[in-house]
Order: sequence, then C-alpha cells, then structure tokens
Amino acid sequence: MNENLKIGVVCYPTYGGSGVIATELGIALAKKGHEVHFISYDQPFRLDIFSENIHYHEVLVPDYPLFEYAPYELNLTSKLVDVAIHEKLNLLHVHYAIPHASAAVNAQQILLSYGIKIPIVTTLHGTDITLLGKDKSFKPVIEYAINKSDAITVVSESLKKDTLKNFNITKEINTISNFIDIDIYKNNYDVNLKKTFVKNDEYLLTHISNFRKVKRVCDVVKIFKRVNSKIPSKLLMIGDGPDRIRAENLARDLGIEDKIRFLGKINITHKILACSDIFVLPSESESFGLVALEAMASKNAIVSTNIGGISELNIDKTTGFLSKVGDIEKMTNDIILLLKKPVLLEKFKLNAYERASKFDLQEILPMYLNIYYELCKA
Ligand code: GMT
Repeated sequence: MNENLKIGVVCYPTYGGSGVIATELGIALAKKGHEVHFISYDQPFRLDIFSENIHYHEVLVPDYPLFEYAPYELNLTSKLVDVAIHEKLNLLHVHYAIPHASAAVNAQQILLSYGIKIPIVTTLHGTDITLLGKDKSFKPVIEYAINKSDAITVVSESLKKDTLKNFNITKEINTISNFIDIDIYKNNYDVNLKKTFVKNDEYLLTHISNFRKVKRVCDVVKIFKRVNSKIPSKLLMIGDGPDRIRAENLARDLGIEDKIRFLGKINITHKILACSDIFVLPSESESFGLVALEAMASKNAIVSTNIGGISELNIDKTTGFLSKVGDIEKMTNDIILLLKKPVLLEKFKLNAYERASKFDLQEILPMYLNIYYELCKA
C-alpha cells in the first residue's frame, strides 16, 4: 500500500517542541501528497503556510456556566469523530499523551459504533511521561491511552526507558528521533542582523525555551554573567513563560541587563541562530531537546546538561560539552574554553552541523510512513 493517506494530526499549538514536530511532520507529509488535517484549539504556531493538502479544524470549547472547568477533552473527542467521518480519515496521529491520546482512544470507540475503524499513532514527547506521568492523578489515564494506541512512538531512547519505568506498557515502543529540515538551516547567516545583536569583537550566546521551571533559565543568566566578565559577549533569550520575569530580574540584579536581550516568542529562530556561536541548554529534564538540534543545524556549539535525550544528540567534547544539572561552574568554563580557542569553536560548530544533518527530515519521515502504512493495511 503506497497511496496517499488522510491523516488527522492532534497537537498543542503553543510554542514548544511537540507542536513543532507535529507541524513540520504534517507539512512534510502534505508536500508528499498526503492530506493532513490539524486538529487543535488554536492554529499551531509554525503552521504559517498555505497548501491545498493542509486543513485546520479548530476545537471550540463552549463556556457553560455549569462547568467550573471546561471539558476540552470531550470537545476534542467530538471534533475527532466529526473530522474522521466527514474527511474520511485513514488514521489519527496524536502528539502528547493527555488529553490527545486519551481523546483519540475515546473517539476511536465512538467511531466503531458508526462502523468506522481508525488506527491511532501516539507520539510521546517528554513531559507527558517525565512530569505528568509521575502524577498519580493522571497515571491510569495516560497508561490506558498509551496501551490502547495502535502504535506508540517516542522521541529518544531515554524517553523509551522513562516510559517503561513509569508505566506498565503492553505494546512495542518505537523510537523515532526528533528531526529538522536541514535545508531550512542553510544560508541564513545575515551580517546585518548579527550587527544588531553584537559588536565585531563580541560572541553571541543563545537560549530558547518556554521558560518553564525545568529549563532553569536563571542558570543561563548566571553562566552568562561569569562568561561575560571574561569575554566580550551578548546573550539572546528567546521564548516566554513563567520564569522569564525571574530571569529578567536576575539580569538586573547582576547588572548585566544591557548585555541580554529577551526577544519573546519570535518565529525567525533559524535566522537568529545563524548569528549565534554557542547555544546554552541547562535543563533539568529534556526528552530530546529539539531546540538544541535546531541550534546545531545552525552551526552552534552546544553547552548543555547531560540528562534525558540530550546526550543522544550533543556529543561531549565533539559538538559541545555536557554537564550535570546545576553545574554552572563547568558550563561557564566550557563556554570560556571554546570562546578562547576560535579554531576549536569553529571545529565544534562544524561537528554540530554534521551531527544535525543525521537528524534530517528525509531520514525520519519514512519511519513514520512505515508505521502509518503498516496500520492502514491491517
Ligand atoms: O520542552 C518543553 O517543555 C516543551 C515540550 C513539548 O511538549 O512541546 O517539549 C518536549 O518535546 C520536545 C519534542 O519532542 C522535546 O524535544 C523536548 O525535549 C521535550 N521537553 C521535555 O522533555 C522537557
């Protein structure tokens, strides 16, 4: 079976890796001729192209005074049933366990009552397993939804281990790494853009995240303070979230607020990363670290922690350096070492690019398609 499929994709539309992977995968599938239907409560933030093969169905949650908490999962389930019937979907690919996999499993049962059989692929991304998975109030639902999915994929070997450790999984788990479209990261260097961030003799460090607690954004600021006292440099903080204010206040307290720019949820990260030398990711939990892969594809050396899936991506002493969570001293020293040795920095940047090219979309897309075709022929 090699015909074009009609695929329903459920993801979070917000600034974050799981939404990026879902969107980029959907766009790539549409380019190959498949019909892709995104289903979410808002337009996914990277879904900014028009294609006749791409459709977007918004889930609306009516505001009834009776509900203290709006039951989004039920509205999503109804939307999945509706789209599956009217668009004649062949399969559902849901990203993130709750509520997406759980809504899909429910929708699957409802569709069976109409005589429609539709397989579900669930991709686990990280916090659904490493944070929510440890919360007893979610555990039975997550475990059930994963086990009832027809195929399960995870984005790293580390996440596979965590999933098997936290849940009683009765199905095979397929590891399919996060990916980038390497072509998007070619020829983005713009000297004029770079000049807006740094002077000629200054290096540029970058951090991108959703500024949640697990990202340890204040570590980035503390590391930069130490680096900047030794080497002319600037720091870009991209993204937004709960800890942004703490990071901004810390920068003021440390007297380096004029050396750091907080750019918010900017969409041209590939252009900005092309101006950057080192990407800093001090997370305390990271199932893969898609932003690090994007930075590597943009020829950044990576100074990161060694937790979760990051060490499957960032090769210590080759594409960057790995440290224990919270080891600000070591991360600082690693950055200073690289910035003091421009030849070594250049080598690391090229190594990072070479490594990133192994995670190109063209390598990963067939893995998802194999799973889709396998399920659809069953
Ligand atoms: O990092 C986040 O908090 C966002 C989160 C998400 O669900 O969007 O990212 C997770 O999925 C990404 C894509 O698979 C991974 O690259 C991130 O490592 C993972 N985040 C965590 O595990 C904390």
